[in-house]
Amino acid sequence: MSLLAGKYGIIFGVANKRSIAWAIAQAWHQAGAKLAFTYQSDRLKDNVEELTDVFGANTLLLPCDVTHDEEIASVFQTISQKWGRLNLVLHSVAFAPREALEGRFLDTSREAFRVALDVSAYSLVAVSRAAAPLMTGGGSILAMSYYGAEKVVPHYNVMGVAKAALESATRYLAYNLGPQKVRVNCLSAGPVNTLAARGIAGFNDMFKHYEEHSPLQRNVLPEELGATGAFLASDGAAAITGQVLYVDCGYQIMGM
Ligand code: 0WE
Repeated sequence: MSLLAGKYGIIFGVANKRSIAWAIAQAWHQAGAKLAFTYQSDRLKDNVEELTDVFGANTLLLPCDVTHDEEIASVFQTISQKWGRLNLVLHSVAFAPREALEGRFLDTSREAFRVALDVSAYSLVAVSRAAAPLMTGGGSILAMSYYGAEKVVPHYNVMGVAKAALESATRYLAYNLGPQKVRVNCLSAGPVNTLAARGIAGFNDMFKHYEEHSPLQRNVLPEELGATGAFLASDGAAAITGQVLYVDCGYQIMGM
Protein backbone atom coordinates (compact mmCIF):
# COMPACT_ATOMS: atom_id res chain seq x y z
CA MET A 1 0.00 0.00 0.00
CA SER A 2 1.35 3.39 -0.95
CA LEU A 3 -0.29 5.51 1.72
CA LEU A 4 2.20 8.33 1.22
CA ALA A 5 2.87 8.13 -2.53
CA GLY A 6 3.72 11.53 -3.98
CA LYS A 7 4.34 13.03 -0.52
CA TYR A 8 7.52 14.89 0.39
CA GLY A 9 8.80 14.62 3.96
CA ILE A 10 11.61 15.83 6.17
CA ILE A 11 12.96 14.00 9.22
CA PHE A 12 14.71 15.70 12.14
CA GLY A 13 16.41 13.41 14.65
CA VAL A 14 18.09 10.39 13.10
CA ALA A 15 21.26 9.69 15.09
CA ASN A 16 21.73 6.00 14.27
CA LYS A 17 19.85 2.85 13.23
CA ARG A 18 18.15 2.59 16.62
CA SER A 19 16.64 6.07 16.45
CA ILE A 20 12.85 6.26 16.56
CA ALA A 21 13.21 8.78 13.73
CA TRP A 22 14.83 6.06 11.62
CA ALA A 23 11.99 3.61 12.30
CA ILE A 24 9.44 6.21 11.19
CA ALA A 25 11.60 7.24 8.20
CA GLN A 26 11.63 3.64 6.98
CA ALA A 27 7.86 3.39 7.31
CA TRP A 28 7.34 6.69 5.46
CA HIS A 29 9.74 5.54 2.74
CA GLN A 30 7.99 2.17 2.39
CA ALA A 31 4.68 4.02 2.10
CA GLY A 32 6.07 5.89 -0.91
CA ALA A 33 7.23 9.22 0.52
CA LYS A 34 10.29 11.05 -0.80
CA LEU A 35 12.46 12.05 2.17
CA ALA A 36 15.00 14.59 3.36
CA PHE A 37 17.02 14.16 6.55
CA THR A 38 18.74 16.61 8.82
CA TYR A 39 21.68 15.79 11.06
CA GLN A 40 22.65 17.71 14.15
CA SER A 41 26.43 17.70 13.86
CA ASP A 42 29.30 16.48 11.72
CA ARG A 43 29.73 13.73 14.30
CA LEU A 44 26.38 12.25 13.23
CA LYS A 45 26.57 13.02 9.50
CA ASP A 46 28.34 9.78 8.50
CA ASN A 47 25.78 7.69 10.40
CA VAL A 48 22.85 9.34 8.68
CA GLU A 49 24.60 9.22 5.30
CA GLU A 50 25.21 5.48 5.61
CA LEU A 51 21.63 4.75 6.68
CA THR A 52 19.97 6.86 4.02
CA ASP A 53 22.15 5.41 1.25
CA VAL A 54 19.55 2.64 0.89
CA PHE A 55 17.00 5.27 -0.22
CA GLY A 56 19.06 6.21 -3.26
CA ALA A 57 20.98 9.25 -4.40
CA ASN A 58 18.06 11.70 -4.54
CA THR A 59 17.57 11.65 -0.75
CA LEU A 60 18.43 15.07 0.69
CA LEU A 61 20.84 15.30 3.64
CA LEU A 62 21.06 18.67 5.36
CA PRO A 63 22.84 19.96 8.47
CA CYS A 64 20.58 21.46 11.13
CA ASP A 65 21.13 22.33 14.76
CA VAL A 66 17.56 23.26 15.73
CA THR A 67 18.78 25.84 18.25
CA HIS A 68 19.92 28.04 15.34
CA ASP A 69 17.21 29.87 13.39
CA GLU A 70 19.51 30.44 10.41
CA GLU A 71 20.19 26.69 10.07
CA ILE A 72 16.44 25.98 10.10
CA ALA A 73 15.94 28.71 7.49
CA SER A 74 18.68 27.21 5.32
CA VAL A 75 17.11 23.74 5.47
CA PHE A 76 13.74 24.95 4.22
CA GLN A 77 15.34 27.20 1.61
CA THR A 78 17.00 24.09 0.17
CA ILE A 79 13.73 22.14 0.31
CA SER A 80 12.03 25.03 -1.47
CA GLN A 81 14.67 25.07 -4.23
CA LYS A 82 14.85 21.28 -4.70
CA TRP A 83 11.21 20.30 -4.21
CA GLY A 84 9.16 23.49 -4.03
CA ARG A 85 6.76 21.74 -1.68
CA LEU A 86 6.54 19.69 1.51
CA ASN A 87 3.87 17.49 3.10
CA LEU A 88 5.42 15.76 6.10
CA VAL A 89 7.63 16.78 9.01
CA LEU A 90 8.94 14.49 11.75
CA HIS A 91 10.37 16.19 14.84
CA SER A 92 12.26 13.58 16.88
CA VAL A 93 14.69 15.80 18.73
CA ALA A 94 15.24 16.25 22.46
CA PHE A 95 18.04 17.15 24.82
CA ALA A 96 18.53 18.04 28.45
CA PRO A 97 21.96 18.35 30.07
CA ARG A 98 22.78 15.01 31.64
CA GLU A 99 23.06 16.37 35.17
CA ALA A 100 19.44 17.54 34.94
CA LEU A 101 18.32 13.93 34.39
CA GLU A 102 20.18 12.60 37.39
CA GLY A 103 19.43 14.55 40.55
CA ARG A 104 16.23 16.15 41.83
CA PHE A 105 13.98 18.19 39.54
CA LEU A 106 14.06 20.78 42.32
CA ASP A 107 17.72 21.41 41.55
CA THR A 108 17.27 22.08 37.81
CA SER A 109 19.42 25.07 36.87
CA ARG A 110 18.05 27.99 34.85
CA GLU A 111 20.46 27.07 32.05
CA ALA A 112 19.50 23.36 31.96
CA PHE A 113 15.83 24.37 31.90
CA ARG A 114 16.46 26.82 29.07
CA VAL A 115 18.42 24.32 26.97
CA ALA A 116 15.90 21.49 27.48
CA LEU A 117 12.93 23.67 26.54
CA ASP A 118 14.76 25.30 23.62
CA VAL A 119 15.98 22.06 22.00
CA SER A 120 13.01 19.86 22.86
CA ALA A 121 9.98 22.16 22.63
CA TYR A 122 10.65 25.56 21.04
CA SER A 123 12.31 23.84 18.10
CA LEU A 124 8.93 22.40 17.06
CA VAL A 125 7.52 25.93 16.84
CA ALA A 126 10.51 27.20 14.82
CA VAL A 127 10.51 24.21 12.46
CA SER A 128 6.73 24.36 11.95
CA ARG A 129 6.83 28.07 11.15
CA ALA A 130 9.59 27.54 8.57
CA ALA A 131 7.88 24.46 7.07
CA ALA A 132 4.36 25.88 6.83
CA PRO A 133 4.86 28.09 3.75
CA LEU A 134 5.95 24.99 1.81
CA MET A 135 3.01 22.87 2.98
CA THR A 136 0.58 24.39 0.51
CA GLY A 137 -1.15 21.13 -0.29
CA GLY A 138 -1.84 20.42 3.38
CA GLY A 139 0.28 18.12 5.46
CA SER A 140 1.20 16.46 8.71
CA ILE A 141 3.68 17.50 11.39
CA LEU A 142 4.55 14.79 13.92
CA ALA A 143 6.53 15.17 17.15
CA MET A 144 7.67 12.55 19.65
CA SER A 145 6.59 12.70 23.28
CA TYR A 146 6.71 10.58 26.41
CA TYR A 147 4.49 9.81 29.41
CA GLY A 148 6.76 11.89 31.67
CA ALA A 149 4.94 14.91 30.18
CA GLU A 150 1.80 14.09 32.17
CA LYS A 151 2.97 12.01 35.14
CA VAL A 152 6.10 12.03 37.27
CA VAL A 153 8.67 9.54 36.00
CA PRO A 154 11.62 9.60 38.41
CA HIS A 155 14.71 11.24 36.84
CA TYR A 156 12.90 12.35 33.68
CA ASN A 157 12.77 15.72 35.46
CA VAL A 158 13.06 18.77 33.20
CA MET A 159 12.44 16.60 30.12
CA GLY A 160 8.94 16.01 31.51
CA VAL A 161 8.38 19.75 31.63
CA ALA A 162 9.79 20.09 28.11
CA LYS A 163 7.50 17.33 26.77
CA ALA A 164 4.51 18.98 28.48
CA ALA A 165 5.44 22.19 26.63
CA LEU A 166 5.85 20.22 23.39
CA GLU A 167 2.40 18.66 23.75
CA SER A 168 0.80 22.01 24.50
CA ALA A 169 2.66 23.63 21.60
CA THR A 170 1.28 20.84 19.40
CA ARG A 171 -2.27 21.95 20.25
CA TYR A 172 -1.60 25.64 19.59
CA LEU A 173 0.20 24.83 16.33
CA ALA A 174 -2.68 22.58 15.29
CA TYR A 175 -5.04 25.54 15.88
CA ASN A 176 -2.88 27.94 13.84
CA LEU A 177 -2.18 25.55 10.96
CA GLY A 178 -5.57 23.84 10.73
CA PRO A 179 -6.98 26.41 8.28
CA GLN A 180 -4.25 25.43 5.78
CA LYS A 181 -4.98 21.73 6.31
CA VAL A 182 -1.73 21.09 8.14
CA ARG A 183 -2.21 18.69 11.04
CA VAL A 184 0.07 18.60 14.09
CA ASN A 185 0.20 15.62 16.45
CA CYS A 186 2.39 13.92 19.04
CA LEU A 187 3.19 10.26 19.17
CA SER A 188 3.92 9.31 22.78
CA ALA A 189 6.11 6.22 22.68
CA GLY A 190 6.78 3.70 25.41
CA PRO A 191 10.46 3.24 26.24
CA VAL A 192 12.72 2.23 23.33
CA ASN A 193 16.39 1.31 23.54
CA THR A 194 17.91 4.25 21.66
CA LEU A 195 21.03 6.38 22.01
CA ALA A 196 18.94 8.89 23.99
CA ALA A 197 17.96 6.13 26.44
CA ARG A 198 21.37 4.53 26.75
CA GLY A 199 23.21 5.19 29.97
CA ILE A 200 20.06 6.26 31.77
CA ALA A 201 20.17 4.51 35.13
CA GLY A 202 17.34 2.03 35.58
CA PHE A 203 16.39 1.79 31.92
CA ASN A 204 16.38 -2.02 31.96
CA ASP A 205 14.10 -1.96 35.01
CA MET A 206 11.79 0.33 33.07
CA PHE A 207 11.51 -2.21 30.24
CA LYS A 208 10.65 -4.90 32.76
CA HIS A 209 8.11 -2.59 34.42
CA TYR A 210 6.29 -2.12 31.09
CA GLU A 211 6.26 -5.89 30.52
CA GLU A 212 4.74 -6.39 33.94
CA HIS A 213 2.24 -3.53 33.94
CA SER A 214 1.13 -2.73 30.37
CA PRO A 215 -2.07 -4.43 29.15
CA LEU A 216 -0.17 -5.98 26.23
CA GLN A 217 2.52 -7.22 28.65
CA ARG A 218 5.42 -6.16 26.46
CA ASN A 219 7.34 -3.18 25.14
CA VAL A 220 6.62 -1.32 21.93
CA LEU A 221 8.71 -2.24 18.87
CA PRO A 222 10.36 0.42 16.68
CA GLU A 223 8.49 -0.86 13.60
CA GLU A 224 5.21 -0.33 15.47
CA LEU A 225 6.15 3.31 16.03
CA GLY A 226 6.89 3.42 12.29
CA ALA A 227 3.47 2.04 11.41
CA THR A 228 1.68 4.54 13.67
CA GLY A 229 3.87 7.33 12.29
CA ALA A 230 2.84 6.37 8.77
CA PHE A 231 -0.82 6.30 9.79
CA LEU A 232 -0.67 9.76 11.39
CA ALA A 233 1.04 11.12 8.27
CA SER A 234 -1.57 9.56 5.98
CA ASP A 235 -5.05 10.60 4.88
CA GLY A 236 -6.40 7.93 7.24
CA ALA A 237 -5.67 10.46 9.96
CA ALA A 238 -7.08 13.42 7.98
CA ALA A 239 -9.36 14.46 10.86
CA ILE A 240 -6.83 13.96 13.67
CA THR A 241 -4.96 17.05 14.82
CA GLY A 242 -3.63 18.46 18.09
CA GLN A 243 -3.61 15.00 19.65
CA VAL A 244 -1.18 12.97 21.70
CA LEU A 245 -1.44 9.35 20.62
CA TYR A 246 0.06 6.83 23.05
CA VAL A 247 1.90 3.96 21.39
CA ASP A 248 2.94 2.22 24.56
CA CYS A 249 1.21 -1.18 24.69
CA GLY A 250 -1.53 0.46 26.77
CA TYR A 251 0.66 1.43 29.72
CA GLN A 252 -0.78 4.97 29.95
CA ILE A 253 -4.36 3.84 30.72
CA MET A 254 -3.35 2.04 33.92
CA GLY A 255 -3.95 3.55 37.36
CA MET A 256 -2.14 0.82 39.20
O1 0WE B 1 12.95 11.68 25.98
C1 0WE B 1 13.67 10.77 26.34
C2 0WE B 1 15.16 10.99 26.50
C3 0WE B 1 15.64 12.29 25.96
C4 0WE B 1 17.02 12.69 26.42
C5 0WE B 1 18.04 11.80 26.70
C6 0WE B 1 19.28 12.25 27.11
C7 0WE B 1 20.40 11.30 27.48
C8 0WE B 1 21.76 11.93 27.30
C9 0WE B 1 17.28 14.03 26.57
N1 0WE B 1 18.48 14.49 26.96
C10 0WE B 1 19.48 13.62 27.22
N2 0WE B 1 20.69 14.13 27.60
C11 0WE B 1 21.80 13.37 27.72
O2 0WE B 1 22.87 13.87 28.10
N3 0WE B 1 13.11 9.55 26.62
C12 0WE B 1 11.69 9.39 26.53
C13 0WE B 1 13.91 8.40 27.07
C14 0WE B 1 14.00 8.45 28.55
O3 0WE B 1 14.92 9.22 29.17
C15 0WE B 1 14.72 9.09 30.53
C16 0WE B 1 13.66 8.23 30.76
C17 0WE B 1 13.18 7.81 29.49
C18 0WE B 1 12.05 6.91 29.22
C19 0WE B 1 15.39 9.69 31.58
C20 0WE B 1 15.01 9.40 32.88
C21 0WE B 1 13.95 8.53 33.11
C22 0WE B 1 13.26 7.94 32.07
